[in-house]
Amino acid sequence: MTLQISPRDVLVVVDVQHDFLPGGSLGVAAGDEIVPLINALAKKFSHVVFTQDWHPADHISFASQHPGKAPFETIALDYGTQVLWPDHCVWNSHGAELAADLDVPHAQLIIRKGYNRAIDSYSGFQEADRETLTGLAGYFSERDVDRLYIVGLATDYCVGWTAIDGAAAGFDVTVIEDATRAIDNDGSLTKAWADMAQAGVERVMSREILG
Ligand code: VGL
Ligand code: ZN
Repeated sequence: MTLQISPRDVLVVVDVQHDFLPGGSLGVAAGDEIVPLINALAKKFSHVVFTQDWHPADHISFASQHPGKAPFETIALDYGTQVLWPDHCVWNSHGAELAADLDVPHAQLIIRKGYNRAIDSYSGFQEADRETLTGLAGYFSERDVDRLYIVGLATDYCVGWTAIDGAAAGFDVTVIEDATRAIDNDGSLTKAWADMAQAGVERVMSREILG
């Protein structure tokens, strides 16, 4: 049975940017494989939005800002444990651009996140301090959105956090599993699926939408 997509459903394409594709500074394995699938899925939706990870060059999540620390190590910050990353998605860099092979001309919004130097933001809704909002929930409310279908990179970070915060904001949320790829460090993927299930996030495969 094919899922019917309505005008009150939105496709949220998370962080499909060059730095997260193979060869990028924080390349996700096989991340490029989801781009054609996203292009096909997007044709089923009248409403598509993108998120874009968008950091200043001295962002606190970069290992390069913490002498003696290496990427994928963690540090304690005011708002909790922060994974340190290779420099990625720096304002105006090629790596920060949306993937060139995305073909979604009808996308209606690109929401940037992670632009505050001292706070990371995996979620499209709120920053890692769990306080600072991006405005995305308000946008979806004004646009009469009921359900979010989420795809993109990476399953265990920005996709997962966006899904959980979307559910917390009162939307129905479904992740299209095969249109995501994961970083999967230190058990992060297993944990992310468990946290999403706990939050009531549903999980489908793209064929259930594409038919
Ligand atoms: C992401 C790590 C750091 C993501 C963004 O898009 O999943 N992961 N910044
Ligand atoms: Zn980032």
